[in-house]
Amino acid sequence: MPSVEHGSRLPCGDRELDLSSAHVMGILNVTPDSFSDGGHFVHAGQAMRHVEQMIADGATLIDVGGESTRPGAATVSPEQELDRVIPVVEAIRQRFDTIVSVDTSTPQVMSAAAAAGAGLINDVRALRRPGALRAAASTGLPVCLMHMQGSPQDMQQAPQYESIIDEVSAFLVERVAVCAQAGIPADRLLLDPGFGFGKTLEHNFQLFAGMQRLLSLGCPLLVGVSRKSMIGQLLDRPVDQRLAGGLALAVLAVRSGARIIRVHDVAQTVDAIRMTEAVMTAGRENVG
Ligand code: 7PM
Repeated sequence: MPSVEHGSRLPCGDRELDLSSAHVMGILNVTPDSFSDGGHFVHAGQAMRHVEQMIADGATLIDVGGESTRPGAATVSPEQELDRVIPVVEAIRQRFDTIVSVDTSTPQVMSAAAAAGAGLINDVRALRRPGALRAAASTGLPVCLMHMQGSPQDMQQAPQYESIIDEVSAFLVERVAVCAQAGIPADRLLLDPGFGFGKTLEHNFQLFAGMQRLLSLGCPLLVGVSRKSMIGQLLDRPVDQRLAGGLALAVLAVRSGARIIRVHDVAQTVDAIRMTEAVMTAGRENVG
C-alpha cells in the first residue's frame, strides 16, 4: 500500500531516519506562552524534561518551534526566533541522541539551527519566504514542505477550493519543482497536507480522506493533526479532550501511508501506531 520503498533511509545531518516504518515527531513549543519569556529562555530545565519524556515515550524526532502559527498570532522577529530556538536546539543536541526538527520559515533560523545540529527543516510556508530556498538548500538537510492557503494571519477567514486534493497536490508539485531548481532534490523532501492551515472542517476531512493521492508525488508524508480544531469541531471538545480523536486520525494517517506523525501526546500515539503497523505487516504477510 505505501509507495515509499521499504528500507529507504533519509539522511538528517549526522543521523538517519529509517522510513520503512512510521515515526512519531514530538512537539516542543518554545513560544512565550509556553517555555520562554520575553526572549529569555527561562524554563530550560522544564523543556529538557519534556524532551527526555518524549524520547522515552518513543519519539524519534523533536520538532522545535519558536513562532506561533496560530491564526492571527503576532509575527516574531528573526532575532527573537533565533533567541528562542537556537539555545534549545543546542541543549537538546548536547543531552540527547535524537533528530531535532526546526519548525521555522526564517532563513537565518534555518542556517543557525543546522549549524547547531538540527537534522530537519519543517517549514509551514514551504520555503516561500525570501531567502528560505537558498538557506535551506545550503544546509543540505531534508525539508518538510507543508501546504497552507493564505498566511497564518488570514488563512481561516474564508478558505476556498474547487477541489482541495487537486489544489494541495498541485501546490506541492510546484514546490518540489522549485526546490529541485534550488538544489534540494526530491529525495530530501517530505510533504505535508497542512491540516488546519487555510481549510474549513469539511476541507480538512476531504483532504484527509484523499491523502493517499499525495503519495504518488513520491515523497514521504508527514501529518500533523494533534489537538487541532478538526477534532475539536467534529467532537465538540476543548483542546485538552482531543486525544482519542487525534489517535483515530493518527491510525488512519499511518494506514494511508503517512510516515511521520507530529503530535503532543507521544506515548499514546506510539502505541496506536505500533498496533496499526502490526496489522499492516500481518496483512502484507497474508499476501506474500
Ligand atoms: C496554533 C495553531 C498553534 C496551529 C499551533 C498550530 C503543523 C506544523 C504546526 C503541521 C507541520 C499545531 C500548529 N502544525 N508543521 N506546525 N505540519 N509540518 O497545531 O500540521 O501544532 S503548528
